[in-house]
Formats: sequence, C-alpha cells, structure tokens
Amino acid sequence: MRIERVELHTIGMPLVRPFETSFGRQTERDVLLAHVVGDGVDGWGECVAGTTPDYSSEYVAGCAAIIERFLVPALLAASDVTADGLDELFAGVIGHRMAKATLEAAVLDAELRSTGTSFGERLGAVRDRVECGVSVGISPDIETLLEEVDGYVEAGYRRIKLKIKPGWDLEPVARVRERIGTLPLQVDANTAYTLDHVDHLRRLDEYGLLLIEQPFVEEDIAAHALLADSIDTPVCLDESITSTGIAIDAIQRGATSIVNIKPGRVGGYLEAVSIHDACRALDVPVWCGGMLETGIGRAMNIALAALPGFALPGDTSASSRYFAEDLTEPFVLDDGYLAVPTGPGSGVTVRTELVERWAVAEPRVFTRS
Ligand code: NPG
Repeated sequence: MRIERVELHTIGMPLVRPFETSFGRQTERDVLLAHVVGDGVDGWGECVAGTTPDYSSEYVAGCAAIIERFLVPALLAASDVTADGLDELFAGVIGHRMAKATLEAAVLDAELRSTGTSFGERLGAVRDRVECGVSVGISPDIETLLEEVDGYVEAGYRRIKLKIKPGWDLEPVARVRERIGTLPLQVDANTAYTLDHVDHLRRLDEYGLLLIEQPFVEEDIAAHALLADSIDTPVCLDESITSTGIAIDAIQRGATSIVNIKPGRVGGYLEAVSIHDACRALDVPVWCGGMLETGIGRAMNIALAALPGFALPGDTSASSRYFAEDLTEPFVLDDGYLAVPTGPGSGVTVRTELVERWAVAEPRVFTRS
C-alpha cells in the first residue's frame, strides 16, 4: 500500500490497579498509538514500551523519537509498503524492536482490512478461543496477594503467574499453591536473581510450577543454562528472547525449554510467528506474554496465541484485569477463555473519542511531502 498519512497519539489510560515499576507505582498506562492511512484503508498499532526503561531499554518517549525521526520518514518515502517488507525498509535502524513493532502492527492491520482478512487467518491461528492466565504483581503482604488471587480464580483464569523477587518468593508461592490446589501456577522473576540464588531457587521445585520465567539478566544465557541443569522446574526465557536466532540458540544451549513470546519485544507479529515456528520445529512449547496492551494489542495477541505451538495459557487476560474502560470493545473472559476476533485486521474498533479524551499531548501528524 501507499501510505499517505501517519498519526501518532499518546494517551494516558487509567489502570484499575497501580502497576509497580522500579521508578515507582503507575496509575496510568502511557500508550503510544500509531494510526496509518493509505489506499482508502487505515490501521492501528500500539507501542508496548513502558513509561520508564525498567523492563527493557526501550521506553515510550524513546520509541516516539525513533518512530518520528527514522521510521515514519521511511514509510512515507516508500512507494509501496507491505508488512512483509518492513524488515528491509527499517533495516537501517538497529534494534528498537518495540518502536518497529508499533508500525508493523498498524501496517498489518490496514493491509488485512483492505483484503477482509483477520489477524488470526494471516498469522495461522488454528483455534477460535484461547486459554487465559493472569499475572499477579508483588503484593504489599500475603493476605492482599491471596485476596487478589482469589478474585482471579473466581473470574475463571486458568493459570496464575506470580511475580517473584528475593525476599518475595518461597512463602507467597507456598501460600498460593496451598490456596489454589492444582490450578496451574508459574513464577516470573523479571531478572531479579543471580547465580548465587541457584540453591534457593531449587526450593521452588516442591510447588509443581509450570515454569520459572527469566530469573537472570537478559544477556546471560549461560546462567540460565546452568540453572536449568540443576532445577526440575522448567526455565522459560522472556526478556532474553528478542529474535528467532536468539531463541534457537538459547534452546540449543539448554537455557530455556519453554519460550514466552511477546510480539513487541521481538519486533512484531511476523517475527513472533517465526519464533513460534522455530520453537515448534524444536518441540519447544511457547506462550503469549502480555504488556498491559489495550484492546488493540490484546486482539492481535489473542490471534497469535491461537497458533498451534501456543501450548500454555498466555498473559492474555480480560480487559478488566487492567482497565475499567478499554480503548476498543472489551475482551471478556468466558469460562477462562477469550474468543479470537474474526473481523478484518485486528477485528476490533478503536474508540477514537477515548483516544481524544485520554490524550496527554497533541497528536503528531505526518503526511507525504
Ligand atoms: O497481562 O498484559 C499483561 C501483563 C502481564 O505481568 C505481565 N507482564 O514482565 O511479563 C512481564 C509483565 C510486563 C508488563 C512487562 C508490562 C513489561 C511491561
């Protein structure tokens, strides 16, 4: 397609529960949205980067700068843009995967709307609904944690993920395991541990966890291989996996036996499918991570999670887990599942009145010169 116009919107979306970051608690999710228009169709993509660079080096204002300064000019200079061709079009920019993924999602959405194809069909979905898990942050105390978990169990979630860190691991895991019986349980350390903790982490083995996610810093594949060798709980990488090549390498080195796929982290949905395919060929199950997506990214993630290799419930929660009001029609849990959207593109409609109401800055508009 020939892209005529790109709009960038920044919104502050109210969260139902504050989200903890190493820079403090956030009560709003800052979201950068890209809206592309061309050939009589349009598409939306969202940026998963956080306000602060604490999950990854990318953060929302940095992504906006990369998009405005380098990626949008490349899009508007091209005579014919396809989602498949974006890798090459953006090849001059090293890294910045979350920024690239934002525009890839918008271009894919527009492209698919022009042919009446859904994300699920395009990516290779084989299911019409996906099993959902929920991620539970570090709580102020165990009672608060158990209360929160009870609510999610009641809502029908099919798997609980607990965030852990040194000083908040064995006890919350033991208490939650006791509370939820045999419901699948997994933990996510978001790089909080070091190799000094191997003996301690091994004590998690007695709680029958599905997996332990990203205990060590993202660059340290070797440390994860060492841990995987000495613990029964499967080790799963998240932050470390930024491309298909890295996924294959980490699997072959024994550092990960399950892979978390987040499209934003790996540069987009097409790379996410490529990682899925590679893992499937190696018999490694994958699951879809979440980054507090609005209905736009949530719709796309659910389509991805319907691919055959997504063998474990994802952090594909209902909209209500994070937002009282979603940017699109809300995703509502049905018996622990979310339905894969079937309409063209993402299959959801962006509520532009909310984009305006929640705007934290004037939209930036770029057109062909
Ligand atoms: O359900 O959307 C969701 C969020 C799940 O906890 C979740 N994600 O470390 O995986 C993570 C974490 C995260 C959230 C990471 C936001 C980065 C940003």
